[in-house]
Order: sequence, then C-alpha cells, then structure tokens
Amino acid sequence: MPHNVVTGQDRPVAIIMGSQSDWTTMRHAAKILDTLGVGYEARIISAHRTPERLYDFARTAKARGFRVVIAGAGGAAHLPGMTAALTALPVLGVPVESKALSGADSLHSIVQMPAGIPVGTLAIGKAGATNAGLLAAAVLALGDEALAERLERWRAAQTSAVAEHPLDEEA
Ligand code: RP5
Repeated sequence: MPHNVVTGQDRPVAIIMGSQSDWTTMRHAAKILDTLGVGYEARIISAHRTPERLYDFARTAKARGFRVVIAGAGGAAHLPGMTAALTALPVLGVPVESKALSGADSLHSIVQMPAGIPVGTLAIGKAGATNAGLLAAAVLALGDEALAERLERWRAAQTSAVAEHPLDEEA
C-alpha cells in the first residue's frame, strides 16, 4: 500500500529510499511520524537505477510543500548526498544496514560529505530511521506549537518509562 497518508501542506516530510528492501528500515521513520501526527510521503527513488526520478523529486520537493527530506540507502549510498545537492531543504541521511559490510559502507558513503552540501547523518538501521523521524519532527516543531507539545509529551513518556532500578529478568 502506498504511504501517501495526506496531501499538500499536511505532508511536510518526504521519506525516500533507494529500494523496496530499505522499507524494512525506513518504516521506523514513518512509524514515529505517525505517532507524532506528522504527515509524510514515502517513495522509492534510486540514485543509480532511477536518476531521472531523483532529479525530478529533488528539484520540485520544496515547491511541492515538503519541508524536510529523510533519505535512506545502503551500500554505495549516494541518494542522500545527491538529494542534498539538488535541493536546499534539510536532508537527513539514514545508512541502511547492508549485507556485505553491515552498513559501515552506507554510513561512510553518507557521512563524509564535502563541505558545502550537508547531510545530517543518523545511525545505521532502525535507530537511525527512528531518530531521523524525531529530528524531522523537531525541525517542524520550531514553527508548530501543537507539534512541539506532542513531541514534548512523547519525550516525557519515554523518560517516565525508564525504571530507577533493574529487574531480575529471570525471576
Ligand atoms: C541500494 O542498494 C539500496 O538503497 C539498498 O539498500 C541496496 C540494495 O538494493 P536492492 O538490491 O535490495 O534493490 O541502492
């Protein structure tokens, strides 16, 4: 099912990924955005398999109402950097865990951007995707008081969920 949950101004985040296989990771960005009530569109855009789709998306993303782009890719992961080269929108890069090198290749491909074209690089895999969603929400919350309150509540709930003392799991 396409993850085009809402349209127009209510869809400020684009979640793009290089392959269907990346969705297992990137759905965690979508999940936290769902939790926080932030609209998004999820799309498969490969820097090397669908370069024209990438150009079309990145060059029109701002005009189409997107405010933040979350880009996930694995291996020789050019997608976040190429996207950042084509749009001034903030781009958050998620290194997807690869089979051959466990995502170290993805991380290095995304994090080592030359000065001038920034990509905010997150951790490898699920944690990175979740944090990309949280960072996107934090950026949007700067201009959205209701979202800022939802984000604060989510963080407070996370804090409350941490026990003071460990339990004996074998008990
Ligand atoms: C990258 O190659 C994708 O981002 C994906 O992480 C990886 C493998 O892609 P598939 O072979 O599963 O399509 O472009």
